[in-house]
Amino acid sequence: MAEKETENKISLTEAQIKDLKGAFEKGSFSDYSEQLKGTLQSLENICLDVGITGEPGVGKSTFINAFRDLRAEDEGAAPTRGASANKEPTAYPHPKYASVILWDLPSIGAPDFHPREYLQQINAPCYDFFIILASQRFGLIHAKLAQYLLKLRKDFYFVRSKVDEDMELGRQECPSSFSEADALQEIREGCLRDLQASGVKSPKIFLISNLSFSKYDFPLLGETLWKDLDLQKSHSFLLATPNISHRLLEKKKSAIMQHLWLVCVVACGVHAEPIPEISIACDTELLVKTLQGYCVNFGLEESSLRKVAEHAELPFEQLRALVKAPLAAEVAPELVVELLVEAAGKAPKLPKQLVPIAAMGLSFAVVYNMLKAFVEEVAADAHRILLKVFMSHKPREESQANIPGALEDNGGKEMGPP
Ligand SMILES: Nc1nc2c(ncn2[C@@H]2O[C@H](COP(=O)(O)OP(=O)(O)OP(=O)(O)O)[C@@H](O)[C@H]2O)c(=O)[nH]1
Ligand SMILES: [Mg+2]
Repeated sequence: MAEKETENKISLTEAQIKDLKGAFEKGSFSDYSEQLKGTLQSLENICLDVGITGEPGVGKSTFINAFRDLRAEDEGAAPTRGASANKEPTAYPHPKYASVILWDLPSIGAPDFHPREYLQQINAPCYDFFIILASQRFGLIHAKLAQYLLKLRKDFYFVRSKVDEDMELGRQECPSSFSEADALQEIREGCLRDLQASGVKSPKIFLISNLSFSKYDFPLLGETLWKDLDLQKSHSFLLATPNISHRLLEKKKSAIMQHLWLVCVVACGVHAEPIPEISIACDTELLVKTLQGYCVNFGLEESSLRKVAEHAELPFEQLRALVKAPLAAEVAPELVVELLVEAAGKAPKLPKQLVPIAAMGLSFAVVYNMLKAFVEEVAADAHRILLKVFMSHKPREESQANIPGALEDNGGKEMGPP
């Protein structure tokens, strides 16, 4: 019973309630809605420029591809293995979120390399933050680059790539006593020692494999960046982050939930049209686009799902069967009306301050609950797919031993395919 009540509750901040109430009472809801339409649009177009740097061959281009869920052979992928030595920064926009751009920067470390000139050449102030990659040891060259970035007040993160190779080597050398956790700890301490010895006080270090993004520290890197970026940039970043961990999926979901009220105000505002079945009015076209956007955010489009199936070597139909929500292309105005009717039947609860203005408030509440239920459904689908992919890669006993940890507390570490 208690659960049912919170299910339909609309969570708005005091400030949002005050603004909404004021706009309803003054009869200026249309103006307010128009104004927030601009906010909503700008939120969808926040630019984020990420500079990826490091010595030749450390995996800069592979990182850029993996982040965008592409393989080297895919269209739009950055050429790898020195196929094109970058003399200039090369932009790789995210295929789904074009305003999120990963920049493949020229390599560092040539004998005539000078960090200050390098940062001038790439126009460092234009980037939001930098990823400094190394595939073996960090040293003076990385530390110097970091010092100049500090002067420019730019954030940077040290990423140690190719950790999978270290693990493989460790296993081969000591098959009976090898411990992955110990080996990772050793690499982490080594990176820290090297960077501190070169003068970087508290480096943020992440160990990753570009070939297995969901393992090791990539999910943690994602969460750290999300926390460090300002509110709007972190929203863009989070949406563009690949769906490789349950914790990141949950963060994506809550970031989207925070903006539901904004969508509702716009959808119930200027272009609202009556839905006679349930006596509310809203902009169905906007809601179609919004729901399609949520599907894309959680990888529920046919092309994304096919790619996941291919990478995990699973039949597409098997993954499709796990998805209860419609895929992006299946969202149509008729479906939106159907979902609104369903949401209206669940007696949405308005915050008590908004009850007196229930006529407009009802549309708002129904739309809000419809969107909320949809986001919950697509997020649950994405969790199911992630779990399926993980299970498909693990030996049977190991996966069974790991299942509870996958969705609950696993010490900040996500499980993922080996
Ligand atoms: N095992 C493993 N191989 C990796 C990883 N990252 C990159 N590679 C491989 O390392 C090689 C070089 O990767 P690139 O992405 O081309 O490196 P880069 O830094 O862009 O190289 P340049 O552009 O030539 O400076 C490729 O064969 C990649 O497949 C990783 O995390 N693990
Ligand atoms: Mg490259």
